[in-house]
Amino acid sequence: MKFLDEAKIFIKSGDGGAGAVSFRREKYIPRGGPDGGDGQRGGSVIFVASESMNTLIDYRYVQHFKATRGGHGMGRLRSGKSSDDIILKVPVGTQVIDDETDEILCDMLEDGQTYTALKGGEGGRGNAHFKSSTHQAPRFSGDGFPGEEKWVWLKLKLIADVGFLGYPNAGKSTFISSVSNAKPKIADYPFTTLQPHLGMVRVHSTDMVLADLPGLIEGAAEGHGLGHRFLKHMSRCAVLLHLIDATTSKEEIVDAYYTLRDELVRYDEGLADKNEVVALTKIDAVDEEDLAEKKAYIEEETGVKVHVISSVTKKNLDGVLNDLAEIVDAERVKKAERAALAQEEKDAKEKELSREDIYIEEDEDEVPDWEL
Ligand SMILES: Nc1nc2c(ncn2[C@@H]2O[C@H](COP(=O)(O)OP(=O)(O)OP(=O)(O)O)[C@@H](O)[C@H]2O)c(=O)[nH]1
Ligand SMILES: [Mg+2]
Repeated sequence: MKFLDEAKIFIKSGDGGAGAVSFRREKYIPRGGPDGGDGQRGGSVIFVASESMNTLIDYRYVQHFKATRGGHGMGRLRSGKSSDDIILKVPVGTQVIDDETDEILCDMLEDGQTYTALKGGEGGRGNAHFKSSTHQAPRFSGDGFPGEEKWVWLKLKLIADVGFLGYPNAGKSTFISSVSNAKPKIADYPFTTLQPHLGMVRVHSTDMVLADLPGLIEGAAEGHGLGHRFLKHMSRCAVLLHLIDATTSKEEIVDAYYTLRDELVRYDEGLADKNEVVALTKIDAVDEEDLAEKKAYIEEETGVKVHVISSVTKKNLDGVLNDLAEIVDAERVKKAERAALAQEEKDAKEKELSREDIYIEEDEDEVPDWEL
């Protein structure tokens, strides 16, 4: 089952800066020729595919992206301040689609791939370019060329907010099929799941994409079993749901917890700080007293809060989903705040630039008299 994460955004490249009107002024050269420099090109709008992003959610909060105008030209043939391009990071797997024509402008398939969607307008030419034998002191310059603008759709196939972590047979697929629309194969043998399955679940007003991943075993980071190929998906999730079979002994439960955490960290140290929710599964098959002892034991040993659930009888599943949704929401807010801050900084910069006036450096007295 594939999910589409999408956003519609407005992009605009920067206008080119105007050329300058200026005349050379030097001590012993009273009749200086024109020396107005060219305006700079405006900022372009460039998409970059990034593996460190996993949703387009940021673009639901900020939808307008305008690159700044190029600096106006200045005297002594100097061109103005160059303007920054707008770099829009999108997750690998995003398509950029023209809203008007529905044309797929670019398929962002590889980490680091770039696509210049809109080029900044060229700068205008300074008056130095307009000098001719009949017009020695042109008092005009070229305007900058305008930037371009358009609405585009960004569409991304599949992205998970929650990644499942657990030994084979822990009950991951059974969990996803009882809380979401995903229907992966479930069977009483390890490595039933061979590739990720996604499921969508709504908790209150939060939509989350869950990824049922193949089971992991010790040595996964070095390539044992199947799961290592999917470890990379974990780093893109907001939270990991660690499922452990409650029908095993309490020592095995604690061992399972640490073994898989170690595998994660061995694969990528950054995963050590990843949010996690831990749950003992299949509690319908364990007697109450036994379960209470196991829960107390693992909580004491690991210091983490542990849910106890049954995907078959659907016991306590809401508690797990609520915790997951809370974390997913908090991570989305953090991301949105980072995006808003970056936009604010850009806006402030643009404001500063637009306050500059076209540079004109001339003095009536110094304009050569043969021109008057
Ligand atoms: N009694 C009981 N059995 C469960 C529960 N959840 C899963 N099972 C059983 O445990 C076995 C494994 O379940 P799966 O959901 O396929 O396990 P998995 O973690 O996806 O396994 P892999 O895909 O191999 O990694 C199946 O026989 C399930 O019926 C539960 O809550 N209660
Ligand atoms: Mg499975």
